[in-house]
Amino acid sequence: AEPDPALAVPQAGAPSLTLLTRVGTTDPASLDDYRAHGGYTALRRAFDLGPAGVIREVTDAGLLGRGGAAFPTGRKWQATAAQPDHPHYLVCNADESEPGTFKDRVLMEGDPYALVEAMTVAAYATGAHRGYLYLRGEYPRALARLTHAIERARARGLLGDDVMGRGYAFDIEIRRGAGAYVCGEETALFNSIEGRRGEPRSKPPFPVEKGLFGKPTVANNVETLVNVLPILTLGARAYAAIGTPASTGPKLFCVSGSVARPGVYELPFGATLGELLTLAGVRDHLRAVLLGGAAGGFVRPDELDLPLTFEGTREAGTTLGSGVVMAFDDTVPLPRLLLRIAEFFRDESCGQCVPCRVGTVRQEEALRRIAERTGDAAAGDVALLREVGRAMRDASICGLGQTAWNAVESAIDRLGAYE
Ligand code: L3W
Ligand code: SF4
Repeated sequence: AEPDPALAVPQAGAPSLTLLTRVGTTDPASLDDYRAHGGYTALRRAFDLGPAGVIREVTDAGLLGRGGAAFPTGRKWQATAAQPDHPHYLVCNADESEPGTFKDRVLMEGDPYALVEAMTVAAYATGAHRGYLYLRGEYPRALARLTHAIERARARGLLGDDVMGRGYAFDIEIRRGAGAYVCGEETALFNSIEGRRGEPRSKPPFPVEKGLFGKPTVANNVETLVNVLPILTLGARAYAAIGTPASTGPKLFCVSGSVARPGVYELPFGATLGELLTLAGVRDHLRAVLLGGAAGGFVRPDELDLPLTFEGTREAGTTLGSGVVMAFDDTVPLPRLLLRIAEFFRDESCGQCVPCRVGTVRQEEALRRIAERTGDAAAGDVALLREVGRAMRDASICGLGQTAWNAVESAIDRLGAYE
Protein backbone atom coordinates (compact mmCIF):
# COMPACT_ATOMS: atom_id res chain seq x y z
CA ALA A 1 0.00 0.00 0.00
CA GLU A 2 1.03 3.58 -0.66
CA PRO A 3 1.80 5.05 2.75
CA ASP A 4 -0.30 8.14 3.33
CA PRO A 5 1.96 11.07 4.16
CA ALA A 6 -0.76 12.64 6.29
CA LEU A 7 -0.59 9.59 8.50
CA ALA A 8 3.15 9.40 8.90
CA VAL A 9 3.35 8.91 12.65
CA PRO A 10 6.71 9.69 14.19
CA GLN A 11 7.72 6.72 16.28
CA ALA A 12 11.52 6.88 16.29
CA GLY A 13 12.84 4.83 19.18
CA ALA A 14 9.38 3.77 20.35
CA PRO A 15 8.75 0.21 21.49
CA SER A 16 6.60 -2.13 19.42
CA LEU A 17 3.17 -0.87 18.44
CA THR A 18 -0.16 -2.40 19.35
CA LEU A 19 -2.75 0.20 18.31
CA LEU A 20 -0.88 1.79 15.42
CA THR A 21 0.55 -1.35 13.78
CA ARG A 22 -1.49 -0.94 10.61
CA VAL A 23 -1.54 2.87 10.50
CA GLY A 24 0.63 4.06 7.64
CA THR A 25 1.60 0.51 6.67
CA THR A 26 -1.62 -1.01 5.32
CA ASP A 27 -4.03 0.32 2.71
CA PRO A 28 -6.95 1.87 4.62
CA ALA A 29 -9.23 1.22 1.64
CA SER A 30 -8.53 -2.51 1.44
CA LEU A 31 -10.46 -5.02 3.48
CA ASP A 32 -8.17 -7.74 2.13
CA ASP A 33 -5.12 -5.89 3.38
CA TYR A 34 -6.80 -5.44 6.76
CA ARG A 35 -7.51 -9.16 6.98
CA ALA A 36 -4.00 -10.01 5.85
CA HIS A 37 -2.69 -8.01 8.81
CA GLY A 38 -4.75 -9.57 11.57
CA GLY A 39 -8.13 -8.01 10.80
CA TYR A 40 -11.25 -9.84 11.99
CA THR A 41 -9.42 -12.35 14.19
CA ALA A 42 -10.76 -10.49 17.26
CA LEU A 43 -14.37 -10.73 16.08
CA ARG A 44 -13.96 -14.43 15.37
CA ARG A 45 -12.64 -14.95 18.91
CA ALA A 46 -15.52 -12.84 20.26
CA PHE A 47 -18.06 -15.17 18.62
CA ASP A 48 -16.23 -18.15 20.13
CA LEU A 49 -16.23 -16.60 23.61
CA GLY A 50 -19.84 -15.42 23.53
CA PRO A 51 -21.03 -12.03 24.86
CA ALA A 52 -20.35 -12.78 28.54
CA GLY A 53 -16.90 -14.15 27.70
CA VAL A 54 -16.00 -10.97 25.79
CA ILE A 55 -17.09 -8.79 28.70
CA ARG A 56 -15.02 -10.94 31.04
CA GLU A 57 -11.93 -10.47 28.85
CA VAL A 58 -12.41 -6.69 28.65
CA THR A 59 -12.96 -6.51 32.41
CA ASP A 60 -9.94 -8.70 33.21
CA ALA A 61 -7.81 -6.64 30.85
CA GLY A 62 -8.53 -3.61 33.03
CA LEU A 63 -9.41 -1.41 30.06
CA LEU A 64 -10.23 2.17 31.12
CA GLY A 65 -11.98 4.66 28.83
CA ARG A 66 -9.65 6.71 26.67
CA GLY A 67 -11.91 9.76 26.19
CA GLY A 68 -10.60 11.39 29.34
CA ALA A 69 -12.70 10.08 32.21
CA ALA A 70 -11.04 6.62 32.49
CA PHE A 71 -14.23 4.77 33.43
CA PRO A 72 -13.84 0.93 33.42
CA THR A 73 -15.10 -0.28 30.04
CA GLY A 74 -15.99 -3.77 31.27
CA ARG A 75 -18.25 -2.31 33.95
CA LYS A 76 -20.01 -0.13 31.39
CA TRP A 77 -20.54 -3.07 29.03
CA GLN A 78 -21.73 -5.35 31.82
CA ALA A 79 -24.22 -2.75 33.05
CA THR A 80 -25.69 -2.33 29.57
CA ALA A 81 -25.77 -6.03 28.75
CA ALA A 82 -27.74 -6.65 31.96
CA GLN A 83 -30.52 -4.16 31.14
CA PRO A 84 -33.85 -5.89 30.45
CA ASP A 85 -35.08 -2.94 28.37
CA HIS A 86 -34.46 -3.29 24.61
CA PRO A 87 -33.17 -2.35 22.08
CA HIS A 88 -29.65 -1.66 23.27
CA TYR A 89 -27.52 0.78 21.31
CA LEU A 90 -23.82 1.20 20.74
CA VAL A 91 -22.48 4.71 20.17
CA CYS A 92 -18.92 5.40 19.13
CA ASN A 93 -17.93 8.88 20.23
CA ALA A 94 -15.71 10.07 17.39
CA ASP A 95 -16.49 13.75 17.93
CA GLU A 96 -12.84 14.35 18.75
CA SER A 97 -12.76 18.05 19.62
CA GLU A 98 -10.59 18.54 22.67
CA PRO A 99 -8.00 21.14 21.63
CA GLY A 100 -4.75 19.31 20.90
CA THR A 101 -6.40 15.89 20.40
CA PHE A 102 -6.00 14.13 17.05
CA LYS A 103 -5.36 10.47 17.91
CA ASP A 104 -8.82 9.23 16.93
CA ARG A 105 -8.45 10.91 13.55
CA VAL A 106 -5.20 9.02 12.95
CA LEU A 107 -6.87 5.72 13.90
CA MET A 108 -9.96 6.33 11.76
CA GLU A 109 -8.05 7.54 8.71
CA GLY A 110 -5.26 5.00 8.94
CA ASP A 111 -7.11 1.88 10.12
CA PRO A 112 -10.85 2.38 9.54
CA TYR A 113 -11.74 -1.32 9.46
CA ALA A 114 -10.34 -1.67 12.98
CA LEU A 115 -13.03 0.65 14.29
CA VAL A 116 -15.73 -1.15 12.31
CA GLU A 117 -14.57 -4.50 13.73
CA ALA A 118 -14.24 -3.13 17.26
CA MET A 119 -17.74 -1.64 17.15
CA THR A 120 -19.08 -5.01 16.02
CA VAL A 121 -17.38 -6.74 18.97
CA ALA A 122 -18.72 -4.15 21.44
CA ALA A 123 -22.25 -4.40 20.08
CA TYR A 124 -22.19 -8.20 20.13
CA ALA A 125 -21.00 -8.22 23.75
CA THR A 126 -23.66 -5.77 24.94
CA GLY A 127 -26.62 -7.00 22.94
CA ALA A 128 -26.87 -4.13 20.45
CA HIS A 129 -27.87 -4.56 16.83
CA ARG A 130 -27.43 -0.96 15.80
CA GLY A 131 -24.38 1.24 16.17
CA TYR A 132 -24.01 4.97 15.63
CA LEU A 133 -20.64 6.43 14.79
CA TYR A 134 -20.82 10.12 15.73
CA LEU A 135 -18.01 11.69 13.75
CA ARG A 136 -16.53 15.14 14.14
CA GLY A 137 -17.85 17.16 11.17
CA GLU A 138 -14.41 18.54 10.35
CA TYR A 139 -12.98 15.10 9.56
CA PRO A 140 -13.85 14.60 5.86
CA ARG A 141 -11.10 12.08 5.18
CA ALA A 142 -12.17 9.93 8.12
CA LEU A 143 -15.76 10.16 6.86
CA ALA A 144 -14.79 8.97 3.38
CA ARG A 145 -12.66 6.08 4.66
CA LEU A 146 -15.12 4.92 7.28
CA THR A 147 -18.03 5.12 4.83
CA HIS A 148 -16.05 3.00 2.40
CA ALA A 149 -15.04 0.53 5.12
CA ILE A 150 -18.64 0.13 6.33
CA GLU A 151 -19.86 -0.46 2.76
CA ARG A 152 -17.13 -3.04 2.07
CA ALA A 153 -17.74 -4.82 5.37
CA ARG A 154 -21.47 -4.95 4.60
CA ALA A 155 -20.81 -6.32 1.10
CA ARG A 156 -18.67 -9.10 2.58
CA GLY A 157 -21.11 -10.11 5.29
CA LEU A 158 -19.11 -8.55 8.11
CA LEU A 159 -22.01 -6.22 8.86
CA GLY A 160 -25.68 -6.83 8.20
CA ASP A 161 -28.23 -9.49 9.06
CA ASP A 162 -25.85 -12.38 9.55
CA VAL A 163 -22.38 -11.17 10.56
CA MET A 164 -19.72 -13.74 9.61
CA GLY A 165 -22.51 -16.27 9.18
CA ARG A 166 -22.86 -16.46 12.98
CA GLY A 167 -26.53 -15.49 13.13
CA TYR A 168 -25.91 -12.09 14.67
CA ALA A 169 -27.26 -8.87 13.08
CA PHE A 170 -25.44 -5.56 13.38
CA ASP A 171 -25.05 -2.44 11.29
CA ILE A 172 -23.46 0.98 11.66
CA GLU A 173 -24.74 4.42 10.76
CA ILE A 174 -22.45 7.43 10.61
CA ARG A 175 -23.74 10.75 11.94
CA ARG A 176 -21.68 13.89 11.49
CA GLY A 177 -21.29 16.56 14.13
CA ALA A 178 -21.65 20.20 13.19
CA GLY A 179 -18.77 21.77 15.05
CA ALA A 180 -19.99 21.95 18.65
CA TYR A 181 -17.43 20.81 21.26
CA VAL A 182 -20.23 20.07 23.73
CA CYS A 183 -21.63 17.38 21.43
CA GLY A 184 -18.67 15.24 22.51
CA GLU A 185 -20.38 15.04 25.89
CA GLU A 186 -22.22 11.75 25.55
CA THR A 187 -25.73 12.89 26.41
CA ALA A 188 -25.49 16.02 24.23
CA LEU A 189 -24.32 13.64 21.52
CA PHE A 190 -27.44 11.49 21.99
CA ASN A 191 -29.61 14.60 21.72
CA SER A 192 -27.80 15.57 18.53
CA ILE A 193 -28.41 12.13 16.99
CA GLU A 194 -32.06 12.33 18.02
CA GLY A 195 -32.40 15.64 16.19
CA ARG A 196 -32.59 17.80 19.32
CA ARG A 197 -30.37 20.64 20.46
CA GLY A 198 -26.94 19.43 21.48
CA GLU A 199 -27.39 20.08 25.19
CA PRO A 200 -26.17 17.69 27.89
CA ARG A 201 -28.69 15.87 30.03
CA SER A 202 -28.34 15.51 33.78
CA LYS A 203 -26.70 12.26 34.89
CA PRO A 204 -27.84 9.95 36.46
CA PRO A 205 -29.56 8.18 34.84
CA PHE A 206 -26.38 7.06 33.10
CA PRO A 207 -26.51 6.02 29.45
CA VAL A 208 -26.05 2.36 30.37
CA GLU A 209 -29.61 2.58 31.66
CA LYS A 210 -31.18 5.41 29.63
CA GLY A 211 -29.12 6.65 26.74
CA LEU A 212 -29.86 7.10 23.06
CA PHE A 213 -33.64 7.24 22.46
CA GLY A 214 -33.98 6.56 26.20
CA LYS A 215 -32.62 3.03 25.76
CA PRO A 216 -29.62 1.27 27.35
CA THR A 217 -26.55 2.54 25.50
CA VAL A 218 -22.83 1.95 25.54
CA ALA A 219 -20.92 5.09 24.54
CA ASN A 220 -17.20 4.59 24.00
CA ASN A 221 -14.41 6.68 22.53
CA VAL A 222 -12.70 5.48 19.32
CA GLU A 223 -9.40 4.60 21.01
CA THR A 224 -11.21 2.72 23.78
CA LEU A 225 -12.98 0.54 21.23
CA VAL A 226 -9.87 -0.12 19.17
CA ASN A 227 -8.13 -1.43 22.32
CA VAL A 228 -10.66 -4.26 22.46
CA LEU A 229 -9.04 -5.87 19.41
CA PRO A 230 -5.63 -6.54 21.03
CA ILE A 231 -7.42 -7.57 24.25
CA LEU A 232 -9.10 -10.36 22.30
CA THR A 233 -6.16 -11.30 20.09
CA LEU A 234 -3.47 -11.18 22.81
CA GLY A 235 -5.76 -12.28 25.63
CA ALA A 236 -6.61 -10.24 28.72
CA ARG A 237 -3.57 -11.35 30.69
CA ALA A 238 -1.01 -10.44 28.03
CA TYR A 239 -2.77 -7.15 27.38
CA ALA A 240 -2.82 -6.28 31.09
CA ALA A 241 0.93 -6.92 31.26
CA ILE A 242 1.38 -3.81 29.11
CA GLY A 243 1.42 -0.57 31.11
CA THR A 244 0.95 -0.43 34.88
CA PRO A 245 -1.40 -2.48 37.08
CA ALA A 246 -3.85 0.44 37.41
CA SER A 247 -3.48 1.80 33.85
CA THR A 248 -3.21 -1.22 31.61
CA GLY A 249 -2.37 -1.37 27.93
CA PRO A 250 -0.99 1.04 25.38
CA LYS A 251 -1.93 4.73 25.14
CA LEU A 252 -1.91 7.19 22.28
CA PHE A 253 -0.48 10.61 23.07
CA CYS A 254 -1.01 13.69 20.92
CA VAL A 255 2.12 15.80 21.13
CA SER A 256 2.13 19.33 19.77
CA GLY A 257 3.57 22.77 20.37
CA SER A 258 7.24 23.50 20.97
CA VAL A 259 8.58 20.14 19.76
CA ALA A 260 10.54 19.16 16.68
CA ARG A 261 8.33 16.17 15.77
CA PRO A 262 4.69 16.74 16.68
CA GLY A 263 2.34 13.80 16.13
CA VAL A 264 0.63 10.80 17.64
CA TYR A 265 2.85 8.55 19.76
CA GLU A 266 1.94 5.15 21.12
CA LEU A 267 3.59 4.23 24.40
CA PRO A 268 2.69 1.84 27.21
CA PHE A 269 1.16 3.61 30.21
CA GLY A 270 3.90 4.37 32.70
CA ALA A 271 6.37 6.03 30.37
CA THR A 272 7.30 9.42 31.76
CA LEU A 273 6.39 12.79 30.34
CA GLY A 274 10.10 13.42 29.80
CA GLU A 275 10.53 10.22 27.78
CA LEU A 276 7.63 11.18 25.54
CA LEU A 277 8.90 14.71 25.04
CA THR A 278 12.36 13.40 24.24
CA LEU A 279 10.87 11.20 21.49
CA ALA A 280 9.07 14.25 20.12
CA GLY A 281 12.22 16.38 20.26
CA VAL A 282 11.41 18.92 22.91
CA ARG A 283 12.98 22.31 22.32
CA ASP A 284 15.07 24.32 24.79
CA HIS A 285 13.57 26.84 27.20
CA LEU A 286 10.49 24.78 27.97
CA ARG A 287 8.12 26.92 30.04
CA ALA A 288 5.13 24.62 30.59
CA VAL A 289 3.35 21.49 29.38
CA LEU A 290 -0.43 21.36 29.09
CA LEU A 291 -1.72 17.85 29.83
CA GLY A 292 -5.26 16.84 28.87
CA GLY A 293 -5.98 19.80 26.59
CA ALA A 294 -8.07 22.85 27.41
CA ALA A 295 -9.95 20.81 30.02
CA GLY A 296 -6.67 19.64 31.55
CA GLY A 297 -3.87 21.35 33.42
CA PHE A 298 -0.33 22.72 33.14
CA VAL A 299 2.74 21.10 34.64
CA ARG A 300 6.19 22.63 35.05
CA PRO A 301 9.42 21.69 33.27
CA ASP A 302 10.78 20.31 36.57
CA GLU A 303 7.96 17.73 36.63
CA LEU A 304 9.05 15.76 33.55
CA ASP A 305 9.51 12.56 35.57
CA LEU A 306 5.72 12.43 35.93
CA PRO A 307 4.52 8.93 34.94
CA LEU A 308 1.92 9.07 32.19
CA THR A 309 -0.75 6.99 33.92
CA PHE A 310 -4.24 7.82 35.17
CA GLU A 311 -3.15 7.20 38.77
CA GLY A 312 0.19 9.00 38.50
CA THR A 313 -1.27 12.18 37.04
CA ARG A 314 -4.14 12.09 39.55
CA GLU A 315 -1.70 11.74 42.46
CA ALA A 316 0.27 14.68 41.08
CA GLY A 317 -2.91 16.77 41.08
CA THR A 318 -3.30 16.88 37.32
CA THR A 319 -4.95 14.75 34.63
CA LEU A 320 -4.03 12.68 31.64
CA GLY A 321 -7.36 13.45 29.97
CA SER A 322 -7.52 11.99 26.50
CA GLY A 323 -3.74 12.11 26.04
CA VAL A 324 -2.99 15.69 24.98
CA VAL A 325 0.57 16.87 25.57
CA MET A 326 1.15 20.46 24.44
CA ALA A 327 4.61 21.87 25.04
CA PHE A 328 5.18 25.61 25.35
CA ASP A 329 8.57 27.28 25.35
CA ASP A 330 9.22 30.69 26.86
CA THR A 331 8.32 32.54 23.67
CA VAL A 332 4.63 31.74 24.26
CA PRO A 333 2.86 34.57 26.15
CA LEU A 334 1.07 32.77 28.96
CA PRO A 335 -1.63 35.44 29.61
CA ARG A 336 -2.57 35.36 25.93
CA LEU A 337 -2.65 31.55 25.93
CA LEU A 338 -4.96 31.46 28.97
CA LEU A 339 -7.21 34.04 27.36
CA ARG A 340 -7.42 31.86 24.24
CA ILE A 341 -8.47 28.87 26.35
CA ALA A 342 -11.12 31.00 28.09
CA GLU A 343 -12.42 32.24 24.73
CA PHE A 344 -12.79 28.63 23.66
CA PHE A 345 -14.94 27.69 26.65
CA ARG A 346 -17.06 30.84 26.36
CA ASP A 347 -17.66 30.04 22.69
CA GLU A 348 -18.47 26.38 23.31
CA SER A 349 -20.67 26.66 26.41
CA CYS A 350 -24.15 25.53 25.38
CA GLY A 351 -25.66 28.09 27.74
CA GLN A 352 -28.04 25.67 29.39
CA CYS A 353 -26.85 26.21 32.97
CA VAL A 354 -26.01 29.48 34.71
CA PRO A 355 -22.62 28.71 36.31
CA CYS A 356 -21.10 27.82 32.96
CA ARG A 357 -23.02 30.30 30.80
CA VAL A 358 -22.12 33.25 33.02
CA GLY A 359 -18.89 31.90 34.48
CA THR A 360 -17.15 31.33 31.15
CA VAL A 361 -17.94 34.97 30.21
CA ARG A 362 -16.67 36.36 33.54
CA GLN A 363 -13.55 34.21 33.30
CA GLU A 364 -12.81 35.47 29.81
CA GLU A 365 -13.38 39.10 30.83
CA ALA A 366 -10.95 38.83 33.74
CA LEU A 367 -8.31 37.12 31.62
CA ARG A 368 -8.71 39.74 28.89
CA ARG A 369 -8.22 42.55 31.42
CA ILE A 370 -5.06 40.81 32.60
CA ALA A 371 -3.74 40.12 29.10
CA GLU A 372 -4.40 43.69 27.97
CA ARG A 373 -2.54 45.04 31.02
CA THR A 374 0.49 43.29 29.48
CA GLY A 375 0.04 40.27 31.67
CA ASP A 376 -0.23 41.64 35.22
CA ALA A 377 -3.21 40.69 37.34
CA ALA A 378 -4.74 43.52 39.36
CA ALA A 379 -5.77 42.95 42.95
CA GLY A 380 -9.08 41.17 42.77
CA ASP A 381 -8.67 39.57 39.32
CA VAL A 382 -7.23 36.30 40.62
CA ALA A 383 -9.68 36.22 43.53
CA LEU A 384 -12.55 36.68 41.08
CA LEU A 385 -11.18 33.94 38.82
CA ARG A 386 -11.02 31.56 41.79
CA GLU A 387 -14.56 32.36 42.88
CA VAL A 388 -16.00 31.96 39.38
CA GLY A 389 -13.92 28.84 38.78
CA ARG A 390 -15.16 27.19 41.95
CA ALA A 391 -18.77 27.91 41.03
CA MET A 392 -18.30 26.46 37.53
CA ARG A 393 -16.61 23.33 38.87
CA ASP A 394 -19.13 22.67 41.62
CA ALA A 395 -22.39 23.63 39.96
CA SER A 396 -22.15 23.01 36.20
CA ILE A 397 -24.24 20.26 34.65
CA CYS A 398 -21.54 18.75 32.45
CA GLY A 399 -17.80 18.32 32.07
CA LEU A 400 -17.43 21.42 29.93
CA GLY A 401 -18.34 23.82 32.73
CA GLN A 402 -16.77 21.61 35.39
CA THR A 403 -13.38 21.73 33.68
CA ALA A 404 -13.45 25.25 32.18
CA TRP A 405 -11.26 26.65 34.93
CA ASN A 406 -8.79 23.75 35.23
CA ALA A 407 -6.10 25.14 32.95
CA VAL A 408 -6.30 28.66 34.36
CA GLU A 409 -6.18 27.39 37.94
CA SER A 410 -3.15 25.22 37.24
CA ALA A 411 -1.39 28.14 35.51
CA ILE A 412 -1.91 30.26 38.62
CA ASP A 413 -1.09 27.60 41.21
CA ARG A 414 1.52 25.49 39.44
CA LEU A 415 3.23 27.86 37.06
CA GLY A 416 2.91 30.97 39.22
CA ALA A 417 1.28 32.91 36.39
CA TYR A 418 0.74 36.58 37.31
CA GLU A 419 3.19 36.44 40.23
C1 L3W B 1 -22.51 3.69 34.61
C2 L3W B 1 -22.03 4.84 36.59
N1 L3W B 1 -21.77 4.49 33.84
C3 L3W B 1 -19.92 7.21 34.99
C4 L3W B 1 -19.93 6.56 32.57
C5 L3W B 1 -20.49 7.79 31.93
C6 L3W B 1 -19.41 8.06 30.89
C7 L3W B 1 -18.14 7.62 31.56
C8 L3W B 1 -17.38 8.75 32.21
O1 L3W B 1 -16.27 12.91 30.44
C9 L3W B 1 -14.12 13.82 30.65
C10 L3W B 1 -13.21 14.71 31.44
C11 L3W B 1 -12.27 15.29 30.42
N2 L3W B 1 -22.67 3.84 35.95
C12 L3W B 1 -21.22 5.71 35.84
C13 L3W B 1 -21.14 5.49 34.46
N3 L3W B 1 -20.32 6.43 33.98
N4 L3W B 1 -20.45 6.79 36.14
O2 L3W B 1 -18.53 6.70 32.54
O3 L3W B 1 -18.25 9.57 32.90
P1 L3W B 1 -17.88 10.97 33.53
O4 L3W B 1 -19.16 11.56 33.98
O5 L3W B 1 -16.83 10.76 34.54
O6 L3W B 1 -17.23 11.81 32.40
P2 L3W B 1 -17.66 12.34 30.94
O7 L3W B 1 -18.63 13.46 31.07
O8 L3W B 1 -18.02 11.22 30.03
C14 L3W B 1 -15.58 13.91 31.08
C15 L3W B 1 -12.89 14.95 29.12
O9 L3W B 1 -14.03 14.21 29.31
N5 L3W B 1 -13.24 16.14 28.36
C16 L3W B 1 -13.13 16.17 27.00
C17 L3W B 1 -12.78 15.15 26.29
C18 L3W B 1 -12.58 15.26 24.87
C19 L3W B 1 -12.25 14.19 24.14
C20 L3W B 1 -11.97 14.25 22.70
O10 L3W B 1 -11.99 15.28 22.09
N6 L3W B 1 -11.69 13.10 22.14
O11 L3W B 1 -12.18 12.99 24.70
C21 L3W B 1 -13.72 17.30 28.90
O12 L3W B 1 -14.19 17.45 30.02
O13 L3W B 1 -11.03 14.69 30.46
O14 L3W B 1 -12.52 13.90 32.36
O15 L3W B 1 -19.62 7.28 29.76
O16 L3W B 1 -21.73 7.56 31.38
N7 L3W B 1 -22.19 4.95 37.92
FE1 SF4 C 1 -24.02 23.60 28.79
FE2 SF4 C 1 -21.90 24.51 30.16
FE3 SF4 C 1 -24.00 23.64 31.47
FE4 SF4 C 1 -22.46 21.90 30.12
S1 SF4 C 1 -21.87 23.08 31.90
S2 SF4 C 1 -24.70 21.96 30.18
S3 SF4 C 1 -21.88 23.19 28.36
S4 SF4 C 1 -23.94 25.41 30.08
